[in-house]
Amino acid sequence: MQIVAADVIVTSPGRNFVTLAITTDDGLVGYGDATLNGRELAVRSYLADHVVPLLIGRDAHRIEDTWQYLHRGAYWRRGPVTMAAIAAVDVALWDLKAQVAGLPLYQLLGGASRTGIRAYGHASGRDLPELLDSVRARQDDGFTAIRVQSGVPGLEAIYGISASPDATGGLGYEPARRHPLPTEETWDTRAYLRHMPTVFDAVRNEFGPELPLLHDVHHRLTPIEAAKLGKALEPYDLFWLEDCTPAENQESLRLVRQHTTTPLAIGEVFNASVDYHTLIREQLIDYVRSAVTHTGGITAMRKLFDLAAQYQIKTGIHGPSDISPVGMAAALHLDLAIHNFGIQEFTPHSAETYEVFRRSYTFEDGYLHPGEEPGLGVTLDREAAARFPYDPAYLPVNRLRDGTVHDW
Ligand code: GCO
Ligand code: MG
Repeated sequence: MQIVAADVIVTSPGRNFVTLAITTDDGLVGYGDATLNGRELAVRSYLADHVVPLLIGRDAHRIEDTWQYLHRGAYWRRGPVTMAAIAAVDVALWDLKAQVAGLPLYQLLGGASRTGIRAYGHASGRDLPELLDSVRARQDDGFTAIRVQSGVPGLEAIYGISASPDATGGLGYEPARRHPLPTEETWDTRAYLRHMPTVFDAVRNEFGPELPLLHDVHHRLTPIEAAKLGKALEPYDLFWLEDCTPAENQESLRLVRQHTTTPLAIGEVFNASVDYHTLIREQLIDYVRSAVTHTGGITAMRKLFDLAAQYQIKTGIHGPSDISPVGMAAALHLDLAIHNFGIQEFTPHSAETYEVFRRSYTFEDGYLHPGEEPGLGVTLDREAAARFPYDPAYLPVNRLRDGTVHDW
């Protein structure tokens, strides 16, 4: 099975996506997601200019060898652009191998370890009444676990709170704005820390003790601030507290861990398993958050998850709207097959996105399933993709009240 073509398709059906399509000599096409929100064209160039020429003529069956060839062969290792590009190649090759086998990809990863993949959905509100309505709306959608993001009095817009309805008609949360420059938001840590426990108190009172609740801090706290928040939220029994600090300094999580039993999830901005070594070996986290799209594909994620499993750490694969349906399908095949599955983030895409990406995965009664089509079960309609040309968009930038740039 020789690779005869590899095309990088950039399309913007509501938001920007980068997709790699690898074609073999017997006419099969495998897909990989290489979307890096706000830096899409850098990955397109990395793939089109530096990787595609290396793929032509290669044996598409040699997945591990191709991964090592691209990773070690570049000499320069890791980084979001490199690892998104390698991920796209890796997922496209797994898609092809499963198509040839005539099996859904999860069968090649060991078969199903469960019947369905529990997903969490996003609830957000600028104030409490809006938030409680949003939680109810997610329950009506079928979600049985819900991430809760709330506005903070005195702050106009913060991560997780759409200033206006998003492309998915309010179902998801789309932070990238089509604007020549990133929008800017103002941040106040003390106001946030004061407000969040009151939000979780209200949500728990309204929905009772059973509903799993999650919260994303989005890297905005120092370790001692994160410790304080984790402790303050303990009475509300969170499923997890996500990205409480930037965590590039893995040792800093020791301090958070010493102070709170609130479960911790980290890693959506990481792109290699070495980013987790201390976090995993010292059991400083409970969930690994990497995306298949940003962490070197199925080959690398499988190794990362197997390492985590030895320390009773589970998975919570990143699944925002900037992961395309191709990247989502890759996550779902892994979720179904691995033993240490935790939960899957799911933000449904817009109708326009689903016009471009035909998918076989399903969401029903709170559970996702990748479907039984051979391969990944997602294809890209090139004519539809061409109707939605690239349109630059940026994530917002955050500043403290004195103007200092802060994590967003
Ligand atoms: C999440 C994430 C996203 C990111 C987005 C950036 O938990 O889903 O934090 O909302 O902000 O992926 O591109
Ligand atoms: Mg997050």
